[in-house]
Amino acid sequence: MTDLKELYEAILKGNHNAALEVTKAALAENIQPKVLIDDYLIKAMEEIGRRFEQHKVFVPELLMAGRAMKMSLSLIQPLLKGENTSLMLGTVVIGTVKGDLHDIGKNLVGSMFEGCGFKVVDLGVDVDAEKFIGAVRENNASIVGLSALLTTTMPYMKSVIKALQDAGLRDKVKVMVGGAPVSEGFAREIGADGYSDSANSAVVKAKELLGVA
Ligand code: B1M
Repeated sequence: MTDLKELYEAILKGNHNAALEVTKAALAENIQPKVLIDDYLIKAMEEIGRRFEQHKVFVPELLMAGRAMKMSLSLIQPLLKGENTSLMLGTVVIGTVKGDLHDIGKNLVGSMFEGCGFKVVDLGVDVDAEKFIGAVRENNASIVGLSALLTTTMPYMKSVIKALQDAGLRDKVKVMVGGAPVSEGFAREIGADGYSDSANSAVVKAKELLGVA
């Protein structure tokens, strides 16, 4: 029986080999992906973030923890993908906004969308408004998802919404925002259609916005 605390510790220590091993063992024991993600991976990232804030660890440790989390997720993500491709709820264009390189949460949200029957066009990190607009047009997207992890990059979400308006696309696409510093109030203030604080609730919110819930 795998001790899942080891997964938490492996992420925290940035030990990607251990993270891979424990994840593999846990999946072989049919432990639910959601349990691994919500109770161990995200908790470990929250703790490393806390330690960073308290100056107990520094950027290299954040990087190592991020890499270990990504390795573990690479084994879990295929299990989140939907098998029923005929279930096509819409296209989601997603990206982390300009100036921001954090992509773990955004990737998780993208995987969850895919797993629940959406086509996902992932633009990556440091994405500017022009790129979002091009992808929305090209893919006839029903949702554009903006992620930001820094208080300094959150305001750029408003710039993307303004650019969508200027491009005449604002009525054609729902805008969803998320990321640790983003709140419901901020989402309302910048004119987004939806906010969520997790990958699961992002999908619920998207379905609600499209009336396919
Ligand atoms: Co950075 N970092 N980081 N970092 N980093 C934070 C965000 C920070 C809070 C740490 C801290 O001080 N406690 C802090 C921001 C402070 C602030 O702005 N107020 C910070 C800082 C300061 C920085 C640098 C400036 C550090 C430096 O260089 N001095 C730098 C900035 C680089 C840049 O972006 N330009 C930096 C760099 C990095 C690394 C590269 C080392 C690494 C990122 C690796 C990567 O992503 N590939 C990193 C990491 C790992 C973190 C922490 C520790 C973890 C982030 C994470 O992956 N969380 C983070 C501390 C923390 O958040 N506790 C921190 C796990 C992830 C699953 O959660 O991303 O919140 P999250 O996503 C959730 C929800 O928010 C939501 O669903 C997800 C799944 O549940 N969600 C959405 C996310 N996007 C959504 C979109 C939606 C809906 C929901 O709709 C579209």
